[in-house]
Amino acid sequence: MKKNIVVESNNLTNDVKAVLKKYEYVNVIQYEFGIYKLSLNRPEAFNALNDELMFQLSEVVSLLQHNNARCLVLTGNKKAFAAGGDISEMSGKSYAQVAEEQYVTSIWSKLEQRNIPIVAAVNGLALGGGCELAMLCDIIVAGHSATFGLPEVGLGIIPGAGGTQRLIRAVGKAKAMDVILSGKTLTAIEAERSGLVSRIVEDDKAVEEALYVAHNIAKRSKPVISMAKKVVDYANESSLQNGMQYEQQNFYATFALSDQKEGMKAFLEKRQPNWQDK
Ligand code: CO8
Repeated sequence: MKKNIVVESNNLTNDVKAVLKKYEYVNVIQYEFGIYKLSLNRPEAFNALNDELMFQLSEVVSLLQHNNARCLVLTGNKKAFAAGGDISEMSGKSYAQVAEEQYVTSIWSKLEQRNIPIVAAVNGLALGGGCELAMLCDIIVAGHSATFGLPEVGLGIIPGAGGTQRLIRAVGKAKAMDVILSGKTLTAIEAERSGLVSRIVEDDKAVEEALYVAHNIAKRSKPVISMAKKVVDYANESSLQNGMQYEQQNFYATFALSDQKEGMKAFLEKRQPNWQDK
């Protein structure tokens, strides 16, 4: 089956474009249907996530979210999605400093609180904070050569951007313990088999596939996608009973949307829905 290819687009205001241009560590390309590709751009350091890069990423996500983005694709380069937090920046920090500045949490929580989905397109290394950043995304598409790992204990720290919590939820205790305690890395194939990665493709097709996934998300009703994402995310934080209740509330709430009427009417009339995003 031929896949729809999304093409680049250019209808951001000059003000937004000017802001985006300031961010040297995150390159943004706009596509049709409210899709944006964000490429981490610190190749000389394997896209190590220093404070400035993470700040810029969180600002870009927030700016695009407020400018009608419907889905984002986050990627790195051929060699690395990201090789972790910036070790030279972290090495001198004291306990008092990391606690005082709420290191990681102050910036990452803004990314976590977004309501639009992010599809990660991972090639090469996704280590430490890089693996955690991929896991903070909603869906991971990996190139065949992608490698996932959490090598933090080898540096005398533990994962601190969700690694201990998200990996176990994705792959289960045995594999998560192996990765975190022994430093085992997961190939793309292992990561896909164990549930961390959703799709594997040839390396040079990862971004294209992620854009294709993003298109399939972006063409749906925005509030419905946002509710579905919120409820699936909640499953990680709740008992089954609370999660079922939350799902039920949100399921009922979809019946208050005109998009519910439109989606079902379109099905019955054998045509594509014309979403109003309300
Ligand atoms: N931090 C800082 N610099 C890095 C990092 C990093 N994580 N990874 C690579 N670099 C730099 C190197 O210092 C080197 O810089 P320079 O040229 O100035 O010496 C350059 O990138 C190239 O690296 P190498 O010379 O080492 O190249 P190799 O091809 O030999 O190896 C590797 C590449 C495998 C990526 C290797 O550099 C490596 O093992 N990097 C560290 C991987 C790692 O341990 N990651 C975990 C870091 S800890 C972490 O992520 C905690 C997360 C905390 C929360 C997140 C906060 C944002």
